Amino acid sequence: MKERLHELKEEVLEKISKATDLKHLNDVRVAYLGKKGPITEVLRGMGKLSPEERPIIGSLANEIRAKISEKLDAKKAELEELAVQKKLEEESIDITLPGRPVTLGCDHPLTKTIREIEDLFIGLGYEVAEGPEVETDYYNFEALNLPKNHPARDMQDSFYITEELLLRTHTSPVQARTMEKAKGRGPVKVICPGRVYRRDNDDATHSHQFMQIEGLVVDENIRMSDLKGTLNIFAKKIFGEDREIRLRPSFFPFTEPSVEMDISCKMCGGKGCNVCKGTGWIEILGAGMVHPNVLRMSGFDPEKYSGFAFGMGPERIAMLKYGIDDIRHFYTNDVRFLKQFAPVDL
Ligand code: FA5
Repeated sequence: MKERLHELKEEVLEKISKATDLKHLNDVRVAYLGKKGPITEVLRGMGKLSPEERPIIGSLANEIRAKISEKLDAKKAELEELAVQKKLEEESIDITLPGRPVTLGCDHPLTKTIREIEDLFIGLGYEVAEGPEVETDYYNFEALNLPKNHPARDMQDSFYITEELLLRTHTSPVQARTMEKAKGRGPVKVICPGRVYRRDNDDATHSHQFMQIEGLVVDENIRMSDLKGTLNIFAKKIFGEDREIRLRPSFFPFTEPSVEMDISCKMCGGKGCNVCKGTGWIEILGAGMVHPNVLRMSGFDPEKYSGFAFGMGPERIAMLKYGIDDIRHFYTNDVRFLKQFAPVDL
């Protein structure tokens, strides 16, 4: 029995030393130390031994088991280490490869234009005010002197959510909200940038969703000449001294008198093209003196206070500034278009 145990020991140690992977090694463990393995088999026959021999064989068997376990553990550690080494070699990083270039982002031309306009008006003492894009019918229309069924509501075809809620069609509701907050006391001097929505068909100069920047000044003795002077400063600063502007009489229910301001078309130099629809001019804003009804509804006494307001479309301003021939470029996120506004070549 002793010889058999020694033979088995030699056999297992040989197999352990030859094992090339962890699976193979585990197979050896199960085959020799498992319940059905040859060592257990030998020990089962111990009942036939004399009482003197039994403890000797028992202790030899335990010694051999312990030796085999020790060797198995050592081999396992060695194979695990080898597996890690192999993985590291396979996954090694070639630090001599050239890196991937990092692409720098840049401000969207519309963001740039809006910031520039905001900075200009902040410099003139205006504050920035904001209002909700989902607006009530009251602020979008009624507080601006457009009662229900007023025909001028059709001027801005709207996206209604419920009968009383809609996506605002302009930033003018922020006028009413700001005046209400001022509780009938001037001065009020704000600009209100934000997104607006209309059921307009998209074309080179129209989008169903676009930006507007509203301006509102209310104080004692505000006159039409203050509005003209302000628009003139704005136009010259944003477009340059050489660009021509013109004011045309117009109609808005919330201003009286009302005007629209056009800028000479940069694309064609005033000759007429698809951007200016052949007229040589592009309309960029509507403006006027705040209607006494609007002042009254928002808590201001029209006998004491007067004001002017304007609302411009920064997309059209950016188009004129940068010579962009289609408003849809702002919203299609074509990187080739956007890259042209990067401060450095990307
Ligand atoms: C208004 O929205 C008035 N609330 C502006 C206003 C404010 C007048 C305060 C008086 C006092 P209008 O609908 O004209 O007006 O739009 C103003 C500007 O928004 C236009 O001059 C134009 O630059 C821009 N705009 C209008 N519709 C579109 C559109 N579909 N896509 C892009 N820009 C547009």
